[in-house]
Amino acid sequence: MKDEKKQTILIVDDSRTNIMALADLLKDVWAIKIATNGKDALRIAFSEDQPDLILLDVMMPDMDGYEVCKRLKAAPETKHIPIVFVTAMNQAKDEEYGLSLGAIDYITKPISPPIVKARVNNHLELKRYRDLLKENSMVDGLTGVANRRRFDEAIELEWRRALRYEHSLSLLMVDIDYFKRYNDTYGHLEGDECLRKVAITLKQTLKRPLDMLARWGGEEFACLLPDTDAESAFKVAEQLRKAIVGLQLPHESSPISEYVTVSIGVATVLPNAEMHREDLFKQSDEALYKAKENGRNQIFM
Ligand code: GH3
Ligand code: MG
Ligand code: MG
Ligand code: MG
Repeated sequence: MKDEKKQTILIVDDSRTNIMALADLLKDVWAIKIATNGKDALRIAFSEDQPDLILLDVMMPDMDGYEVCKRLKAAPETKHIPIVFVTAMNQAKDEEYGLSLGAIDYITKPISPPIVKARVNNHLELKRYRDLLKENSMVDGLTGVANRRRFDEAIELEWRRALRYEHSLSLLMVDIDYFKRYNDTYGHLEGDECLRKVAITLKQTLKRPLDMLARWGGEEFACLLPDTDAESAFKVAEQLRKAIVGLQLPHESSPISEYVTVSIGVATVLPNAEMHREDLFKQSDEALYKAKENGRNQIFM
């Protein structure tokens, strides 16, 4: 399998003894995180480094396990994390309630170690497949960069962030020049190869981890630059344009260069409540059109 990174289990229990028993049982195979109360459990679940499975005690002071589960299932960031209750509440109605909150499993104490381990293993295997499916559904098959679906998710998130923190947000639309002629000259397979090289080079040229490149469709790529003003966006666009020229991919039927080139439309907005994401796309599209009109292999903003 592609992603063989060790999966992480978050064990939540107010009893250290219970935590140690579970941790001892599972730590050889999986990475373990622990929380001794609901508040810490939520903090860990909402962090960047999310657990793959949560083993959740029910009876805890302050916030009980049911409440923790409700909050995790209510939030889009955490609702996909599988939760297994591990609890002394062994009445059928307790189990029914726990499962009704969205927990994937319900295990009663005292636990049988091999059964817990087997169930945990099953849940984590399903989780791994689900992650892989999600990952694959977000990647463009030809170039390996993000696809439009992932881009849509990213822009939704970054738009909200930009609104909240009053940051500017920039979008670059990158389009290969005279690509139809390229296909006509070298054939469709060579065209695919060219798309791959252009995509990889664009991606490698973006330096900040939050910058996102996606294949927008055909021979067009979109590049989202969070917290980036117009001047910086223009600089990035110029780096991208130069990187593609620098690849020196022969394009003998291009009327403007002996190599493959791109035109880039740049748009920058400071989002406010009246604005819509579509405005950013419209602006970058119009800029791209101008860059083409002005002779291609250039930036317009
Ligand atoms: P311009 O400089 O105005 O952008 O001209 P262009 O020829 O690049 O633009 P046009 O939109 O006329 O043609 C885009 C071409 O991109 C046509 C299409 O066959 C090609 N194309 C789109 N997707 C793929 C693909 O996945 N593989 C290959 N090989 N070609 C593709
Ligand atoms: Mg307890
Ligand atoms: Mg083109
Ligand atoms: Mg195009």
